[in-house]
Amino acid sequence: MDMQSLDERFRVYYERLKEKHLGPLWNSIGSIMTKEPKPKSIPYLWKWKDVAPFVKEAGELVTLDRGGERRVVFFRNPGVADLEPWGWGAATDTLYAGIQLLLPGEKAPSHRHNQSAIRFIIQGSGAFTIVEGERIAMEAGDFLITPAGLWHDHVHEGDEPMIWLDCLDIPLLYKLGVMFFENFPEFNQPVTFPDNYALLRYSAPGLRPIQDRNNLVAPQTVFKWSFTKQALERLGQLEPDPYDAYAMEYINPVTGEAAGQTIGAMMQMLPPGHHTRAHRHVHSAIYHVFEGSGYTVIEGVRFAWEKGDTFVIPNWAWHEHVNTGSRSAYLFSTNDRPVMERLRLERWEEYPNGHQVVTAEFQ
Ligand code: GTQ
Repeated sequence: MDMQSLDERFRVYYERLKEKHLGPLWNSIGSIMTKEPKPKSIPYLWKWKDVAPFVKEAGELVTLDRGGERRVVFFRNPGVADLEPWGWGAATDTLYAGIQLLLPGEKAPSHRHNQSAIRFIIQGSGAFTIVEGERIAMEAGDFLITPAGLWHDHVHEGDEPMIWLDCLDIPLLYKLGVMFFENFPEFNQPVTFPDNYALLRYSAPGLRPIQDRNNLVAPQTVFKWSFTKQALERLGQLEPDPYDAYAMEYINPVTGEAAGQTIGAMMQMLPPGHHTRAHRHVHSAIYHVFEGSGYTVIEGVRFAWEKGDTFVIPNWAWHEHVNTGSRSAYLFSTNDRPVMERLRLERWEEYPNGHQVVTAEFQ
């Protein structure tokens, strides 16, 4: 057979194959099985000064009846945002994140779903989240969990707007095709435990009430900022981790696993002038700047940040952090490491010479 007729035969073969919804691996293997992770999400940063006005305006536009459900402006990673016609709510390939606003006197209705959620409180006080009968006060710097499958709603009894960061594993469950969601039969669920039940049981490190030995899902529902900050200040007297300086993970005190089930989270402190060594890992991360200013170099691009900014480190992207301020910087971050670890996909690498060459500035 000459080359021309062979080409022609291939062309017709591919057409017939496609018609029958079949595909040729020999042509596709390079794009299906890449040499290294090629996430769809890209390194990106949202300035608080750009996000905050939209959150505020949503406060004027959106009410929280069953139609509103939750008032959240979510982050749409430009690499992922247009892959689905309705607009992906994906910050990284697996994680959704958004800024939620609850105004004084408001209530958000009770529902449950098989997505896991974590919350990091940005500003305000006087609001509570109710998780499976436990009413939990929320204050700036606190970390809270809403484990998959538990009823949850929010109520605000204070007098200033309450703003927090939500992170859920929505894109992951969407891709797995396993989403469940259900409304509670009434607007709010009944409160069945004393307020801040978790804090009455978990007020000292390393101590667990004996009744919680088999309480695997949500023994500790809130991690107060005052405890986290003190723990980091003490850790700060020791040698820093080369890649993350001083960082504390929020864990389930019964199992030692990530408090947020499929979602990992940590609070990280960078002393003034501190510059971490660069590394990369399979898991992706979403960072939120709680205090301080500095920059993070991601894949050679410099992302300058200050309080309130949110940025994304996609899977397998080189990154290093620098605090350029005169005080400690506190970076909250959330990640899909628990998923990667449970699937035995996690691995990491150190950048050969410690620091990347900065080739561009993120605009
Ligand atoms: O507060 O329950 O950002 O169900 C997305 C889905 C928050 C919540 C989100 C939710 C919630």
